[in-house]
Amino acid sequence: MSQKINRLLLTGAAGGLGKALRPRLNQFAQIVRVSDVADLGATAAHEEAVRCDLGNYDAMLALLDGVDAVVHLGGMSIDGPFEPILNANIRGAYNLYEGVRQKGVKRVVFASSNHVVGFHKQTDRLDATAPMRPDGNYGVSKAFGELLSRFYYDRYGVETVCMRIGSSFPKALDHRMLSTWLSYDDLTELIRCAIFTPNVGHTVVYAASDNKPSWWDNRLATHLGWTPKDSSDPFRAEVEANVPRLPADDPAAMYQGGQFVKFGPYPPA
Ligand code: NAI
Ligand code: 15L
Repeated sequence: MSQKINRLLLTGAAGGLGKALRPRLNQFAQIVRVSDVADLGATAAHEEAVRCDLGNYDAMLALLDGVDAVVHLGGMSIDGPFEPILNANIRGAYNLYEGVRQKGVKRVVFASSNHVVGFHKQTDRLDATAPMRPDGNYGVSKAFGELLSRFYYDRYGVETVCMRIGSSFPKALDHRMLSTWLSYDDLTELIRCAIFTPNVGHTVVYAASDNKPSWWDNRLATHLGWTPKDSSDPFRAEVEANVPRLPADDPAAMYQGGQFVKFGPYPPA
């Protein structure tokens, strides 16, 4: 029988990845506490639903009651003006880590993003030591989350696996996604490794399927024992037939962050 923890908290459970993961997470925990600021819909037998704004610290403390590990997906998931990102991603990450410290939760799996390194060239191959080169407010907020989790490990021993997710959708939809795509099965297996591998400390892992060409090197995360099984290859012919290539000098074609490198600016309101 596979290993299970008692209670797993899933934030961002009403979002795209949250909806895809919910039916799968009872493999890993007896109880999955699903949370979001948005409506969570009907709950399965193994789920308990708690509405919570990540920016509200008291609500966060209550949310973490009795929790053994957290998969933190909640927050703004695209670039945009600073205020919503400040509340959900920056204050939200702070509230989560401070709450986790206070409640004695030992392990967080943090949905970081490729946009932490979005201003590296698509011709570069990056490992976890590559300098952060975020491509907007959103990427900066994910860089904050990664650094905050580093601090909470060094100072308080809270372990985190930062998943720098590429593009996790049912299909690879464009030329860039042929390199960045992550299948839901590979994501689920990465989360299993991130929850159950002993002594992950603070680990940064690029979360992409076994795509070619690949921009990312996970040799520094081999202790997780994660080997992606899927690949974007089955989508290649459809992308090549239907999606026009961007000119080579378009920044969205030059940089790993794609279109995100062209978003903004967002003057303060
Ligand atoms: P999504 O936007 O569909 O889901 C995010 C969820 O967070 C939403 O349900 C939203 O209501 C919730 N949320 C936003 N602000 C909140 C707040 N203040 N309090 C509580 N909940 C709040 O995004 P998706 O695609 O499901 O992504 C999940 C996570 O993975 C996000 O953190 C995203 O940044 C990250 N990620 C996703 C990638 C992908 O390809 N899907 C790629 C890289 C990172
Ligand atoms: C992300 O970080 C976003 O959350 C997701 O919606 C996609 O845009 C993805 O990156 C991507 O880079 O394709």
